Amino acid sequence: MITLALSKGRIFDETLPLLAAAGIEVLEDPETSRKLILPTNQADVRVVLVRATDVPTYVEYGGADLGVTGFDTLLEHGSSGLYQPLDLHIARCRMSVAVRANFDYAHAVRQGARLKVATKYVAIAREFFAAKGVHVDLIKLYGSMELAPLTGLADAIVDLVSTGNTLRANDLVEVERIMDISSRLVVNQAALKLKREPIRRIIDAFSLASVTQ
Ligand code: PRT
Ligand code: MG
Repeated sequence: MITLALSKGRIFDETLPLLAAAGIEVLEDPETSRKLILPTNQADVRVVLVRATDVPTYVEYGGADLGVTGFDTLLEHGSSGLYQPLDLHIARCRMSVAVRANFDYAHAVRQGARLKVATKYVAIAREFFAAKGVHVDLIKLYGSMELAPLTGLADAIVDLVSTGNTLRANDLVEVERIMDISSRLVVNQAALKLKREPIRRIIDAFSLASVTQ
């Protein structure tokens, strides 16, 4: 049995065409089914649905053989125990710093001010600001980062941006682009040895299909 960990939403949706290229069709729709283990048209392949942030954990400890996870999630989790054969070029976005439109970020940085930064991505933010030599107090949040500068909780946020609509709707502006983000295929290292052939077939099919994304 090959077990693939996916999260509901954009990662599931954007992985479907890659699965199709590997001849794998998921037999239930996660938006309507309450099942957490979804069968596929291949008796020896199944999909498990987990929270996006749990995908690296499932794969690292063998709860799944492979998974698809955002590079943001992978960086925060730490990726040393995982084999990462492919950038799938799906669920693309960027990691950015944003502030209230009336906050002079450049000035604050020039002054050497200590910035309060709210984010779900504490490790990425810490490294980014340390490399710039900017002093920050990091505030860990689990969601709705955009609210933090509007309520005075923080001066800035580090968050993912794709269309920019969420920032615009909340009068925030992007002031730094930290990195481009896409989703990666991650593979359990023991599974890669023990189930080499079927896993290799999936990697090869994903590889061919993802270059055209
Ligand atoms: O949402 P939930 O709390 O259940 O989990 P999650 O946010 O971890 O999962 P999900 O499915 O929302 O995101 C999974 C992965 O998709 C992330 O790890 C990213 O790699 C990738 N991705 C791509 C995004 C976005 N684009 C994105 N736009 N993840 C989140 N967003 C959010 C962003 O945080 C912000 O709130 O969308 C908002 C901004 O979008 P725009 O279009 O308004 O700019
Ligand atoms: Mg989300």
